Amino acid sequence: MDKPWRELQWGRKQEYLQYAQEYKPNREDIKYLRVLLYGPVGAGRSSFINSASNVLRGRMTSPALVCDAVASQNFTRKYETHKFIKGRGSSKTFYPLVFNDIMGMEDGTNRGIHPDDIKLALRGHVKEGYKFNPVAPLTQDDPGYNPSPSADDKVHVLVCVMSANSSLIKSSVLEKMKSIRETASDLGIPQMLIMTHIDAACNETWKDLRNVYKSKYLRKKMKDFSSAVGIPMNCIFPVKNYSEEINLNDDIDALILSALRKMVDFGDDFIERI
Ligand SMILES: Nc1nc2c(ncn2[C@@H]2O[C@H](COP(=O)(O)OP(=O)(O)OP(=O)(O)O)[C@@H](O)[C@H]2O)c(=O)[nH]1
Ligand SMILES: [Mg+2]
Repeated sequence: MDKPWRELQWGRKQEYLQYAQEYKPNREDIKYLRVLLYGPVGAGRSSFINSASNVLRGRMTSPALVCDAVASQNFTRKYETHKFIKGRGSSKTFYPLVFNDIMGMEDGTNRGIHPDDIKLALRGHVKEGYKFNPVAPLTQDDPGYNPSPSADDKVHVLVCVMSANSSLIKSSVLEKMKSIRETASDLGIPQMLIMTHIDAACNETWKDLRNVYKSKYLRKKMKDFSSAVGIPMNCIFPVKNYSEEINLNDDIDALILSALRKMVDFGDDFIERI
């Protein structure tokens, strides 16, 4: 396509960055806006969290953030909140935007995360550090179960992460995703979708990320995801995660920030409602 079908203001990074950096929930009992990421195994959840950290902190951050991924064969298994450090030394705090990573979803029963575990996480019942067990979802008598979650423990935005470079997603995985989406809808939790690997999926975008909204292929992919997962187009954000880079890149940042802005807005709306 000659003209992009969605406007992205590539030059306004600073403004978007400030927006994400300065966000604070306007409620006494909520310190953190909690974003939960889910999706098929290997879609790029951990990399997205890492990318968000790089962008917010304005530098490449240590991969220790996704230590779980490194420690256990690139596999996220534990329920972990990723907070990003703001400031240094004695003025060190955390950004109020935090991310929860969970185990990926797989085809078949007893493989990958159990959908019931995600539903428990949405309501804040999963304790920090809980190790997911694909064969048996968390139960109330498990020490990893939080019987009385605070408003802070609950998930405020649910983000589905899918790779533009993946082959067809198995229907059993889509079924699991659908049931999670329904639970989130019942709870009124806002939802969006991050489409990763746009560099690997499309040659034009690989050459220049600014072609993202000109690519017919990526638009089609977004439409396919939209109908498969049931998330409207305007809640789908294509990104390229930091993967092999050693320096920050303004175009990568612009796409990540565009997604982060929507997360902040959606999450804040929800926080005001609950
Ligand atoms: N080229 C490219 N590679 C990516 C992108 N996002 C992630 N990757 C790579 O894809 C692989 C999987 O990414 P992860 O972030 O580990 O995915 P995950 O969803 O956390 O995976 P699991 O926790 O194993 O389910 C890694 O090798 C990443 O470097 C992207 O946008 N572009
Ligand atoms: Mg991971």
